[in-house]
Amino acid sequence: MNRVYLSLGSNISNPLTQLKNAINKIKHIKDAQVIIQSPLYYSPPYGPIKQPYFLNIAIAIETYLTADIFLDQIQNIEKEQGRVRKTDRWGPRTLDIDIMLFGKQILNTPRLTLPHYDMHNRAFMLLPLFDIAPNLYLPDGRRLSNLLASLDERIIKNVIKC
Ligand code: PH2
Ligand code: MG
Ligand code: MG
Repeated sequence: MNRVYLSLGSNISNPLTQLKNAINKIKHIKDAQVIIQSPLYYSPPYGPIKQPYFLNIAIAIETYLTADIFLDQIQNIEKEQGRVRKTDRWGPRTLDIDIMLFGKQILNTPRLTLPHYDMHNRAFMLLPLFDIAPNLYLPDGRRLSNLLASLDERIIKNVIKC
């Protein structure tokens, strides 16, 4: 059994509805249980592209599925909700579901990097994660609270709890 932490984000086509529908579908994945979900957060787009503000949420799941099979499931949900996968990793999206952590697994394949390659820089991932797992350690031994403490305060205060 693995404890999995997901980050969901949306910034077009009614983000609140996108996230609600996605969580409903995740609850229906066979052999995966949603344990807890964070509050919603609203934040400016992180990264190089000018685009609408994002709505983000983190959720915790327990599952016996492998990371690969679980990734198939969440990518299907992204597709169902109109996600068009472009070569540009940074652009606007109806729905993005990213695996931040999959148990203590460390993985570097073309398809999946665990933990999420950039989560330590992203307040919109770390803040909701901290709400649902305040004592969490990453597989490399870093403590979530310490990652948050090393983020710039100006970045943190732009990520608003809804
Ligand atoms: N996702 C991105 C790029 N930038 N910015 C915010 N605030 N929230 C996101 O979910 C997000 C982003 C790429 O997936
Ligand atoms: Mg993403
Ligand atoms: Mg993604």
